[in-house]
Amino acid sequence: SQNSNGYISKPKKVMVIGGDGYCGWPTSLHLSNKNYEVAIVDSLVRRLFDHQLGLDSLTPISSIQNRIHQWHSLTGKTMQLYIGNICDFEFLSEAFKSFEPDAVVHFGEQRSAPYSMIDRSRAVFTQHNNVIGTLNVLFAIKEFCEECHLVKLGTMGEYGTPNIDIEEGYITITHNGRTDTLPYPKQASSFYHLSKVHDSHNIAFTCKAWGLRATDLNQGVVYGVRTEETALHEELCNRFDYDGVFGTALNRFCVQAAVGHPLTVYGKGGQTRGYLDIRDTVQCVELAIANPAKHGEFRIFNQFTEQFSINKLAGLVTKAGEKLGLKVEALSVPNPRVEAEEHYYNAKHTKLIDLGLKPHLLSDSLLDSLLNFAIQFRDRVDHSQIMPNILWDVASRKPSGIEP
Ligand code: NAD
Ligand code: USQ
Repeated sequence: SQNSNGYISKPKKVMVIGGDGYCGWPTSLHLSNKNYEVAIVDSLVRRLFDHQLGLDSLTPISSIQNRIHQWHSLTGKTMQLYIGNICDFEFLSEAFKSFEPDAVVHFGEQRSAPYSMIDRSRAVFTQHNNVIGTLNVLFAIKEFCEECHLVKLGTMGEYGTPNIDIEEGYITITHNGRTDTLPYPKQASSFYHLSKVHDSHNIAFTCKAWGLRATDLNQGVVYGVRTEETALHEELCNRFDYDGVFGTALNRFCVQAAVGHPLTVYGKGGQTRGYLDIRDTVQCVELAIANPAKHGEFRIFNQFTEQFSINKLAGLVTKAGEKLGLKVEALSVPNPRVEAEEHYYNAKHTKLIDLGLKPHLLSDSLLDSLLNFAIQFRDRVDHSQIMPNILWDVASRKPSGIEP
């Protein structure tokens, strides 16, 4: 790329931790396509969870090595690959020293709320993996590349569902006549969501104490599967989770509609969350990297484009399915989670728009193509994995014998 003096500048180097996952893989491709130099860091632990729990992506996915190889064959672009666990600081240090990133995008966590609620061992695994992993990333930046901008995936679930508007990270409060701008209160509702809160605190502290620069992307629920780059070849295909552990609301409903399973509305269905298209995930991350936080700044963006209740989503999928000749029915199943089923929800999300995000809002045509996508792969659906079976209020279950 050319800078303002007309000189050719070196491409920015971006390390994508978790670059084999649902959000990380399309983001890696997108950044590579935009001429960033990309290195993927991943332990492949997510593929292991699938094996352990007997789950599989709706879409067949290639190995990370074949994915990268195919991308190179198609575009001539290379990506570095570091296979290892970021909780292993020696491994992470080597990756940092050899790649020398200008920015790190950190997707590499255990991201399922139900998984974190299976039993004590999974709760501990989730918080250890996520909190220690992020702490190691912070130390690696401090030790090897203090200039490096951390772009960390957080979650809208850090805020919970308070009865007031949700701001982007900070809220100005006047108390007993004095005013201050403070971190927005956090009320997470799973051991997974809590791990993100702990991460945010550690990142905020290191920005203050060490002058690191970081952006926390409090992302809403992601839907969709294809991006411009993953659509280029079947070996670049993204994963698509529909099961009761890793599948998320709208994606699950599309698969359920495609196979004639009733849509699984948990409880009253008034649960409202922020949602975004996977094509906007990759766009948002690119915007955050292109416009880095300042030294010492801990920036927080709410990364979603629209908010919906579960009932609203079920209604939209029912309508879209009927247009395709599917018989779709929504069913209220007992809510496995402890969460508000009817609540106020109004979350701000203007900072990414201000940076230039052009949202892909949920449209009939997207629902259509997502449903058709699910229909294309419906023979791969394991019906026994659809219903949720992890309960929030069972404190201690017998260990299942599967240690992560
Ligand atoms: P995913 O499970 O598909 O991908 C996560 C990747 O990180 C996997 O490839 C996994 O192997 C890797 N990983 C996990 N722990 C690691 C470790 N210790 N060392 C190295 N690699 C490790 O998840 P996703 O849906 O792509 O989510 C990515 C990030 O975005 C997560 O942090 C998640 O919390 C966040 N997020 C996801 C959604 C969503 O709807 N999918 C919404 C909001 C936020
Ligand atoms: N829900 C249903 N039926 C389903 C699945 C979910 O009613 O079949 C409800 C849940 O009870 C919940 C809401 O839909 O109220 C969202 O659940 P989800 O499984 O789609 O998403 P969640 O558990 O919140 O987690 C997902 C990602 C996580 C990310 C989070 C963003 O797995 O990594 O952090 O979305 S957010 O929801 O904004 O916190």
